[in-house]
Amino acid sequence: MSNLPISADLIAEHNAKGLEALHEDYEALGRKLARTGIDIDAIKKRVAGFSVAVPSWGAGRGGTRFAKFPIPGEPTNIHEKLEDCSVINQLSTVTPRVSPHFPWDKVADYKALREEASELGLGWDAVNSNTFQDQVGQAHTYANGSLSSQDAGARQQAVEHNIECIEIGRQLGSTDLTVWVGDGTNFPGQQDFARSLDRYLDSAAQIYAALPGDWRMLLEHKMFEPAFYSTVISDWGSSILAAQTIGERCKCLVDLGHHAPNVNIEQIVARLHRFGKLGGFHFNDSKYGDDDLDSGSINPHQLFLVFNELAEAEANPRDGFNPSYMIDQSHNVTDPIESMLSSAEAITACFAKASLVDRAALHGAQEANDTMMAFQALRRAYNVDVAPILAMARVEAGGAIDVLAAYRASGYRARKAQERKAVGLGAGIV
Ligand code: PSV
Ligand code: MN
Ligand code: MN
Repeated sequence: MSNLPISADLIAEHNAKGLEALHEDYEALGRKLARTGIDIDAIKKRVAGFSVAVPSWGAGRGGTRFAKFPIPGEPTNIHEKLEDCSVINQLSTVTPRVSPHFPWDKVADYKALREEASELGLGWDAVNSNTFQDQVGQAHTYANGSLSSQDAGARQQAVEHNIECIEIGRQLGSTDLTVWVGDGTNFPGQQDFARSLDRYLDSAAQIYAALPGDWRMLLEHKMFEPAFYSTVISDWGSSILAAQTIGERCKCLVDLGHHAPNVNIEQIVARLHRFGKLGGFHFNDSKYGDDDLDSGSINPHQLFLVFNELAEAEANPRDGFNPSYMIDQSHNVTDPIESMLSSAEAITACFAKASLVDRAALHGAQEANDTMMAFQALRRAYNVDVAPILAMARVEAGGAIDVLAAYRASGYRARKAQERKAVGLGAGIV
């Protein structure tokens, strides 16, 4: 573990300053929770078992179609991105896996990349394919779609790219392929809704046929962008129908930003679980659409309600409960490491709060049609400040009490600004 980017001494020094106060806060919260029959150590143990993946592309500064404003020390390749992801995991201890995107993260030797990640304390999460952009030298354009294109050549090329992603993922040790396509239309009448879905299903079935036996294919729906009139896999309805048509190990992935404003995402979660199709999440937050803002920064209550449904699903697994958790954000105005540290904490906090819900009280109130007490069962858990539980779990795993303070004290970004080559103005926008 000597290859880790932040020195253990720095973390220990940082923790030494806050440890006494943390113990006081943890014990006080423990006494408070004990009064309602909750064992704080049991919750801490659950938190210690929780993890969420980070996206390789989230390590660089994001941007909009108008501009991207790079920061000094920003990573410019997968190696530097892994290093930054390692910092996030070292301090937070909850992000031990990285989700790669191809061809963005393309390298010559994936065995070596796997080892490199492992030396940084990292494993690999879902592999993401990219058929929403054309790449230099590619034979067929995706301008009119990829898996659903009328052009058989473009469809074939998109299928082959996904199969290549599976092959790369096998070498890295991934077991999920996430498929999001930008396919859709900008004008009424542009494409036939039924026929484009047929083409998508046919292409997706070819990818599924190439999936190793222990892999899952995760379909990510999105209602708009880059197509603004219709998209082929627009919502959870299209997604679950496609997943049911494609096969048993084809599941649905919910990106929180991919719905119409105010959609009841927690109910979607419950529905997908009910039919054995809940595959995973891309966590982020939004005010308007797919803003890719930091998780929990706009609507932390919704994030809690999503985790409440996940806790219900875990307690009632039906045909199984194994959703993959990932952050998918665009960090346009912050240091991406700081955003992901803060987001990982917000996500873990909602997981912890959902674990505090008195399920017997909730279900009892539901049975008795006692609306207010059912709501209060959720409210009581939501109102608990779980920060001491998270911090204690982190310290025990070698992480930092205050992740942002420790990161700033490390001077990591300034160091990288000296070492790394600058991202030029006008650099590609992710
Ligand atoms: C699309 O908006 C998306 O959420 C998908 O997950 C893509 O792979 C990712 O963003 C790319 O930035
Ligand atoms: Mn996403
Ligand atoms: Mn998105």
